[in-house]
Amino acid sequence: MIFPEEFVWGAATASYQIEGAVKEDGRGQSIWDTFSHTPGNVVDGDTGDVACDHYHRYREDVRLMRELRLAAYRFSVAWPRVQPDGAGPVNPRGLAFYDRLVDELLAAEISPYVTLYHWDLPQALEDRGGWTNRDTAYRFADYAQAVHDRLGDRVGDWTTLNEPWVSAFLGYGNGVHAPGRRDPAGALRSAHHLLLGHGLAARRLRASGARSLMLVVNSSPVLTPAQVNDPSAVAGEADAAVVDRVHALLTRQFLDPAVHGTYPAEVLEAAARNGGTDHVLDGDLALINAPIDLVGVNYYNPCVVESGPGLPADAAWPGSEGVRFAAADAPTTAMGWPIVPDGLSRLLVRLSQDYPQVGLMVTENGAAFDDVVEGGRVHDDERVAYLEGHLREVHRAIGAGADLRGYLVWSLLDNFEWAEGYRRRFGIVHVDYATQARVLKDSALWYRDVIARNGL
Ligand code: GBH
Repeated sequence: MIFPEEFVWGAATASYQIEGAVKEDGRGQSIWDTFSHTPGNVVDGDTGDVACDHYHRYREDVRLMRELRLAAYRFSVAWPRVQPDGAGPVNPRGLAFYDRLVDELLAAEISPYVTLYHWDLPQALEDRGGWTNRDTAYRFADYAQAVHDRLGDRVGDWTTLNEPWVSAFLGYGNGVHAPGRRDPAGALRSAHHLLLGHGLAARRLRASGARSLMLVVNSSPVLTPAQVNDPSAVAGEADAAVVDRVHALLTRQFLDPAVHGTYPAEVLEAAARNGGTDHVLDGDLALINAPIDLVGVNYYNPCVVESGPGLPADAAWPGSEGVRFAAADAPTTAMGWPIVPDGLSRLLVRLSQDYPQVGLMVTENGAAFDDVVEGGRVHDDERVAYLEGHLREVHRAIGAGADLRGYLVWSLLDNFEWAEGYRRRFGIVHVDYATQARVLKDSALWYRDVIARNGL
C-alpha cells in the first residue's frame, strides 16, 4: 500500500500542551493558565506550567523527529508569548523561541507547519470578552501578521485556527475548555468571530507572501447508530434530518463560510433562537471567504446521532434540539472514544466532494491508550493498530479521488490533554513527567518504517 510520491508524513503538537515555561521570557497569561489553575476544571488539578518542558528541550525533540524522518512538524505559536496582552508591541524574546525552533527544524530537513491559534488566547483579551468580542478577530489578524513578519522568510505553511468548533462550543458553550463559559449565544458569536479572524488573518498572510494557507477543523462523519457498522444502512426521514443538521453545526458551520462564503441555514436558525444574528455584519462572509489552499482535518471518531423528539439542545450544540447523541457499537480508546477507522475515509471522500476548491490534509489522528513502560520499551500495540487501520482508510480515500496531501499523527509526545490533564497519553513518544525522559514507543518505530517505505 504505497502513498503518492509527494505525500507529507509528520506529527503534530500544540503550544500549551507541551511547552511549559509559562512565565519565561515575558510570556503573558493565557486563558488556559487561568482555567487550569482554577480547581475543578482539569483532572487531578494538572496545569501546563511545565508540561513536556519543550521550551527548553526543543533541540532534543527535533532530534527525535529527525530519527523518525518526519517530513513535517505541525506546532502552534502561543499568542501570549508574542503579545503578552494580546495587542500592541511584540515581545521579541517570545518570538525568538519560535525562530530558534524553526531553524532547528530546517536544519533537520523538517518542514515547519505553523498554527497561529491552538486555544491559548491571551487572558487580557478574554477580560474584554474574548471571542464573543468582535475586536478579538482584528487583534488576531495583527498577531498573525507579527508572527509572519518574523518567520515568513523560512515558513511557507500556515494555519490560522485549530478547531474553531472546539474553541467556540467547548470554551463558551459547555465550558469544558477555557475560558469555561456556558453561554450558547456567546458560543455562536464566538464561532463567527473566530471565522472572521481566520478570514482577516488569511488575507494578511497571503498579501505578505505566505505559500500555503490552511484552516484546521475537527470533523467527523455524522452517522446513525446503524451506519457505524453498515455504511450502506439507509436512515429514516427523522434520523436523516438530524444527521444533516448536526453535520451543518459541526463541519459546514466553518467550511461553508471559509470555502463558499455562505452559512448553512441550520446555523443561522440556531443563532436566531440563541441571541440572534446581529453579530453577522454585511460583508463578513465575503471577508471570511478568503482563498485558502488546504483544509486540515482532525479525525478521532464519528459523531453518532439519532432523532430524539423533545430533547433539549446539548450545551455544546446550540441548535441540536431533538437530537440524541448516541454511543457507537465499536471498541473504544482510553478516552472512551469509539474506534471507527472507515469513518475517516467516509469523511475525506465527502469533504473532497463538498469542497473541491481545496486540498485536504489529515492534520491530527491518533489515540490515547494506557501505555505501560517495560524495560525501557512501550509496547503500544493498540496504538499501532489504530494508526494502521486509519492509514489504510487514508489510502482508500486517495484511491477514491480525495485530494489528500499528507498525514500528521497526534501527537509527537505525550502531553497535557486539556481537561483530562496528563493521565491521557496520545504520544508516539512516551514522556516520563518526573524526569522528562523521552522514549520512542513501538508506534514511533512502526511509524518510522511507514515513512521510510512511504506506505504500509
Ligand atoms: C484535538 O481536539 C486537539 O486539537 C488536540 O489539542 C487534542 O489533544 C486532541 O484532539 C486529542 O483530544 O462529544 O460534543 O463533547 C479534540 C477534538 C472534538 C474531541 C470534540 C472530542 C467531543 C465532542 N475533540 N469531541 S462532544
